[in-house]
Amino acid sequence: MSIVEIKVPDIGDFDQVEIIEVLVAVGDTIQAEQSLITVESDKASMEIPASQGGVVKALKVKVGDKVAEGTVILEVEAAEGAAAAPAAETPKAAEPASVEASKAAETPKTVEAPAAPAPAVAPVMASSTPDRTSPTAAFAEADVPLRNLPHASPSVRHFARELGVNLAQVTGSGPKNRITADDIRAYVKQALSTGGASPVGSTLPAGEGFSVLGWPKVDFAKFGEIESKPLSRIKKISGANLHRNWVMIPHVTNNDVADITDLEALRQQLNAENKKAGIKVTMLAFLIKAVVAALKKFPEFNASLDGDNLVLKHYYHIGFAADTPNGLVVPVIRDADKKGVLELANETSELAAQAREGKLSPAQMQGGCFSISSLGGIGGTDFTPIINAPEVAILGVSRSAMQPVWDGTAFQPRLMLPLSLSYDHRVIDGASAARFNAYLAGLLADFRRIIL
Ligand code: CAO
Repeated sequence: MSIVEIKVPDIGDFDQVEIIEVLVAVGDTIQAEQSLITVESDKASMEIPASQGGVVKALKVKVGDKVAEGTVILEVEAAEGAAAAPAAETPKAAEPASVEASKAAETPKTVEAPAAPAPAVAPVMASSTPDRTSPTAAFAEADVPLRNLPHASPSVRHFARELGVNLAQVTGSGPKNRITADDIRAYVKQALSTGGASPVGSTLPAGEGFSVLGWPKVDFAKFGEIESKPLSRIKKISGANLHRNWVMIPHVTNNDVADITDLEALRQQLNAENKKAGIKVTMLAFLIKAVVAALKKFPEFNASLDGDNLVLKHYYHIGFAADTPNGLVVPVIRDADKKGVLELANETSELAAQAREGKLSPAQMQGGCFSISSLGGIGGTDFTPIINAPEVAILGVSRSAMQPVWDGTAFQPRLMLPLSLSYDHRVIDGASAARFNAYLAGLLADFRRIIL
């Protein structure tokens, strides 16, 4: 019997990658090539396998640790003469889908084990785009559009495949919305408890999926000069979320218009008064304040679906969509009900600046109850905002414009703000949505009503 250290092998240019899963425990008997840990870089996750089998005597790493080539993962007690893993074939990356996949394909695979220098076993790579040599092959074969590939480690993908779970239908609860093994278990439990019917959130009848044509494959270069650019990381993640939300939530949008002539006068007055203090109030701060009042009056809008239950929230965290050079993000203002308009204006402008600089932490984008997407600074007359699941409604705001409004005797020039309220029709009826939007428009038309 000899104690052998198993170390992280050469994993290409990855340096100091984070461990997101430890797949074995002290006392386990492991086989050569069995996966030991999963590590994750910005764009890919990878399982590190054992160079040889034996009984795990000591674990030297834990979830959250950063590792690089040579880091000791664990010690195994190997039986005398135990065979190390056979040399792994270099993955045949016929078409590496990402920089990481290409690097993995080029990397010689060696796992260091001083007592018995082991031949290589190959780390298993799962990039956030399909890796055609890895366990994500099923997804590649399934022709899942790249931007919609769910974020999950190889072992979780493997687990999902074993259970026949389509990862695209599972909501990830891990960091960066990563799907965990527990999410798969919860999904399966939910499916079983509904007698095999579609899981919560799915609008599909039991046993049926969408039957749609595959994505058209076109050689664009045949028609003229082209240039191909990878989508940003934010676009890939938000794209997958938007797609799920659009497909799984029955959206309806209620359009209304608010007379903000007096509110705009107040806003300009406030800005003139606070110019020296450097505070700038935009319509967004008033909208957040008014939305909170409307959520208090219509609590089913401040809620989320959980199976057959509606979870009503007694806190008011409001998200707002921020356009950044890398794509859309939704920072969240916590406890907006406890803040005044000036404080809200300060906080939205600070969060928007952080968003544009890519400095928002995940915590600053979590816990939202309701979102506002304001395109008012840009233009447009109305649009259909996509609900930010698991929220049940979102307010889209377009550009205000002077319009002739009939007051009973004459047309008056009034500043009108378009409001587009998308709601989840499973939770909210059309009449409630119309009431919510009309109430909101009334508050914006006469902001004094907010104190009533
Ligand atoms: N009507 C007319 N003018 C408006 C307006 C409206 N509804 N809303 C804002 N404006 C004006 C502002 O008053 C400001 O004008 P001044 O500079 O002359 O005072 C100007 O437009 C720019 O405002 P802003 O956009 O910088 O500030 P904001 O607080 O209104 O919005 C933020 C902040 C972060 C929401 C915004 O910058 C943004 O990113 N919007 C895009 C959101 C988005 O992408 N939504 C789509 C999601 S779905 O793909």
